[in-house]
Amino acid sequence: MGRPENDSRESQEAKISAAAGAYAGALIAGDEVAAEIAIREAMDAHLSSEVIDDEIIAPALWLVGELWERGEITVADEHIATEISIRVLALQREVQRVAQARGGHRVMLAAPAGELHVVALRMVATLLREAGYGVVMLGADVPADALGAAARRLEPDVICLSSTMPEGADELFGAIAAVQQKWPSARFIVGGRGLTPRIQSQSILGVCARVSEVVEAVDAMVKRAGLN
Ligand code: B12
Repeated sequence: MGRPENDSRESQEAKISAAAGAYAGALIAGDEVAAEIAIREAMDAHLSSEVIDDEIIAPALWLVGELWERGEITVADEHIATEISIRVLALQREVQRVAQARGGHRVMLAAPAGELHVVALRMVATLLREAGYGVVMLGADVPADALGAAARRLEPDVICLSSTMPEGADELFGAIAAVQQKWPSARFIVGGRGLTPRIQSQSILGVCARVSEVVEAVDAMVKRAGLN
């Protein structure tokens, strides 16, 4: 069995090598879409800009230069590869800009009174943090008045609530009402198996079936509120 740090170094190297191969292949094929996908996947795999620049984009361009010197591709192919790489650099900058813009917004997470199931909420916290949002996790079983007071003090842009128990609908509505009273500009995203059709039909709520939907849902709410 390998040591954990060796395993993680190996997995990092495997990610770099896969992305480098995909990116070089895309440049040689003049395939802008495939090149962008390779870099997006590298960013999603949390490879840093330094690694992407030094170990993926630069080596691919060096390879293109060698192929040109050997007469295996034309100067036009070399220009296409360069243009694609310049566009990919702009994509990297845009992703950083979005993450920085998210950093100016705060999302508060809680399970309403009586609700102890918080694993999904923990996943939501990780996803939002990774996307760049400021996250405040209040955890399980948060009484409505405490949630309202925390919202007034911390002024979150969005509040994510999770409700698993079917009898939790009243507590969920109570939590929302308490926040609306204390911090009316907050928007709400709710998830969980306990959501009743009545909750799901509330137009003021964003409803997520899966945690993987949350970043997009928060982005949409923050944009709609004209906050960025
Ligand atoms: C772990 C667990 C517990 C733990 C919770 C610990 C903790 N810190 O979270 C403990 C032991 C405390 C517990 C207690 C109880 N539990 Co329990 N528990 C579970 C179990 C096994 C897993 C729940 C879980 O973490 N799932 C994984 C998460 C990721 O999935 P999820 O919650 O379904 O969320 C998905 C979506 O709903 C959505 N989502 C959910 N919330 C949110 C929020 C946002 C913002 C977003 C974007 C998305 C989102 O995203 C996820 C998918 O991507 C489930 C089994 C099951 N089938 O789920 C039972 C289960 C939920 N529990 C159940 C019961 C009955 C209880 C108890 C009454 C048992 C008891 N007699 O003690 C108590 C009640 C506690 C309470 N008042 O809340 C029942 C509920 C049945 C029902 N609907 O009526 C279940 C289904 C088990 C069963 N088959 O009977 N439980």
